[in-house]
Amino acid sequence: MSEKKILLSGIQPSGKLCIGNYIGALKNWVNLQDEYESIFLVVDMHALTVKQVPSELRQRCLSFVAQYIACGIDPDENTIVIQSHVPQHAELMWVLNSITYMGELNRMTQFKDKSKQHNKNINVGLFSYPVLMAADILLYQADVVPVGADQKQHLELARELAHRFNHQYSDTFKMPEPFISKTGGRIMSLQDPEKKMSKSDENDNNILGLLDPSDLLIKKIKRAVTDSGTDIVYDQSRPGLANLLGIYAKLSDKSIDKIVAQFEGKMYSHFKADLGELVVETLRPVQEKYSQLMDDKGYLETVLKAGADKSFVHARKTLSKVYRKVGFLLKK
Ligand code: AQP
Repeated sequence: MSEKKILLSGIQPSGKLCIGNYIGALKNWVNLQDEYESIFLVVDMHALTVKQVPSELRQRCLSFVAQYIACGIDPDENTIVIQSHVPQHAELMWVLNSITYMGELNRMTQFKDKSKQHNKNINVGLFSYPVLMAADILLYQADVVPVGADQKQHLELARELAHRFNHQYSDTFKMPEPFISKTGGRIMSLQDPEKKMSKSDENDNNILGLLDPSDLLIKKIKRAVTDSGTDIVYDQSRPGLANLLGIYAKLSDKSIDKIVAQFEGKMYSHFKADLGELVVETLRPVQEKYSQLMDDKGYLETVLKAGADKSFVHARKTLSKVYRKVGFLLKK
């Protein structure tokens, strides 16, 4: 492994990747990839915590890998890996399960939210999700973990488990640091700007999909909920407009003030049309590259094989150490 620090992040292959994931995760990954030795996971085991159609999950995993690359992740310089291809994730999770307290998991906001959302399927996996996430991070001795503010609580648990294990046995895990980007704010739903834009949202009009056709993207932005005002200003009490201004700022790398000045005296319809164009132009090269990649499944499989082989070496090293420390008799 190089001298660079290790960065680890992942997305679960549920729903369809949207502009929220792009701004909050993928765009940052692309910006950080040269600075770190990066591992980007497609966390399919996490996705099982909500009901999936097996054939769709399989297809989505490959599609997410293609979208990572199409967004600018360089698979030659970084590791792209499917979580279930590296069995040590689940194995380390089992060890971490036995040093995690029920009370710690009970406090997790995501568990509370998802239990409400999937109240007919509150499974053990949903409850122990943060332990698997801790295993993902600690397995690779990650230095930095870019997360959205929503995932901060889970990262704190990973740090606590690393500390507990190191204290109970001896120094084993590196302490991971969260990396919360200053520019990667929360993108909100188009029709309900009080709630987060989520790739598994049942209402497709709430999200701008990375693979949505141009005319659909434009239509969704045109119909996005705003308010009865007329002037284009940034005001938190006008969440619909504030969200659209936020998307504009993140995609154009311009400040909100600059954008507000640019649209002074213009109407909402004008701003929405320009934003539509910006989104379409941002996603056009991504979509083109994606189509090429999906036509070459052999290439994607090569990327995944290389990712799994490389990850396996690091994962096995950490897990062997863990097994030795906890007192397992090692196989000769
Ligand atoms: N609306 C958002 N704004 C900014 N960042 C976002 N992320 C997700 N939504 C937004 C970031 O994208 C990554 C997604 O990781 P995940 O799929 O493992 O977690 P998630 O937070 O559950 O994502 P979704 O989109 O809400 O998925 P579903 O609907 O399938 O549960 C994370 O880095 C997250 O911060």
